[in-house]
Amino acid sequence: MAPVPSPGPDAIRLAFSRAMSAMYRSEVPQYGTLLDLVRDVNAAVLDADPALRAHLARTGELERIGDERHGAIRLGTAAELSDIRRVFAVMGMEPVGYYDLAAAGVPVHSTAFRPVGDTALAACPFRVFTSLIRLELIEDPELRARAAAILARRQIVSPRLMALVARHEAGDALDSHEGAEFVAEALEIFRWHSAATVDFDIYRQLHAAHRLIADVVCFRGPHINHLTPRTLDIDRVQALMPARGITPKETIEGPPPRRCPILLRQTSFKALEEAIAFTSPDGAPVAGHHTARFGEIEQRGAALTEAGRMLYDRLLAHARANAGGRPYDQALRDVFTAFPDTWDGLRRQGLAFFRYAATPAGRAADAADRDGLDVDGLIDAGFLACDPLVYEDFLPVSAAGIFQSNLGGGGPQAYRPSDARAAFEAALGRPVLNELDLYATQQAASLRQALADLDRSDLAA
Ligand code: OOG
Ligand code: NI
Repeated sequence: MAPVPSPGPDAIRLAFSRAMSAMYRSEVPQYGTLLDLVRDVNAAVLDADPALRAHLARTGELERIGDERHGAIRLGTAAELSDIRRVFAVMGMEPVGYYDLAAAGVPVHSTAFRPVGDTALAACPFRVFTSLIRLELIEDPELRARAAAILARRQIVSPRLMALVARHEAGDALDSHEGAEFVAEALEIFRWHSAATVDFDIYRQLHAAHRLIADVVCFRGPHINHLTPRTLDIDRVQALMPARGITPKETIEGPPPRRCPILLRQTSFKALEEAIAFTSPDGAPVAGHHTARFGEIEQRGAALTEAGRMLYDRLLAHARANAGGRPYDQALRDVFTAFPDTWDGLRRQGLAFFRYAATPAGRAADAADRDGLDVDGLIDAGFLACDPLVYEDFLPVSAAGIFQSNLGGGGPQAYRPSDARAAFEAALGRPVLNELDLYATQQAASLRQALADLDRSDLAA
């Protein structure tokens, strides 16, 4: 029999992302409604704005946007985090960034598994925000030990899946049958289970410690808790949600609306209350419920440099502290007038990352016309073009806001700040990648190539 060709990590990731979307659509019908709304709004935005369409076509985003989404899961143990890291690696997804949410009152720390590099991102930018619960933040030692014992008993990955992972790690590419099998087996990890693995009393105690702890400990595995499509106009989708029977949270997280979008804006609808089958301590069935799964949308803008990110964080903190009696979104808009809102301003001030390319005019120009110009001069002359790099990551403050909006009343519990990053990376089994380094490398590589194309490699740093 002829060998079956290997689909490769990008194709496996795309198939997996689509399978997850189909599964979540059947599990949570409101997600399907949201997908339809986002698709309609994106189509209308592109029809009305040919310049935006041309921009997205040039950057490769037009192709990927209809399939673009991120999901989120919450894990219980170090071993689970390590297994999940190995599973995602088969799909070309690497851990990028470290997010410590304990300071915001959420007992987890997280990373984002995502593809890295232009080709992989263009093929399918599927990301999974992955949190590890921090049981050490449970005050009661007895309850903490019980939660750990419950988690120690569960196995979230099948032996067959890990056999396929091991083959990949040994350097054997999965063939297309194995790729399909891998997708089906991996999907099972994230399925919803309407029966809990613990009795109702334990659920109640863990829920009282923190709802997220109950969500992680009391079920068979890390059900996907939301899947987020990317929209080109989040304000419009937010405004249209009620007409489709969806109630969004009140404010959009992240920066205010801008001509030049930066980072990430997100909004969500509240988690659903879902029926769960529990048992009583003596084994009798108990009907309960649990809220975990919700819907979210996001609009992505330019990746910011460290300086840009510092300015963003400062302005956001300022808006939060100074909203006074005013509506928050108005305070946010006022404060953000201090953040340049032209691509040229963002680039010249070193606030955002860009991808550079030599233009046809630049390639055709006489060497004499190109010589003597610096990078800004080449841009002004129309010899060098640049487009902002998309922010491919997450925002801890937004993430905390999304978490909070689903935690119900009671307000945030504050946790002691501590440096848990080393423990997280030890559990993961490798260090996380630094997202700023990734953007800087992409920018530098594009500039180096563009300058070489213009015979101006002398300008490359
Ligand atoms: C993850 C929340 C964070 C985002 O988009 O920032 C997140 C969770 O609730 O598990 O998904
Ligand atoms: Ni999310």
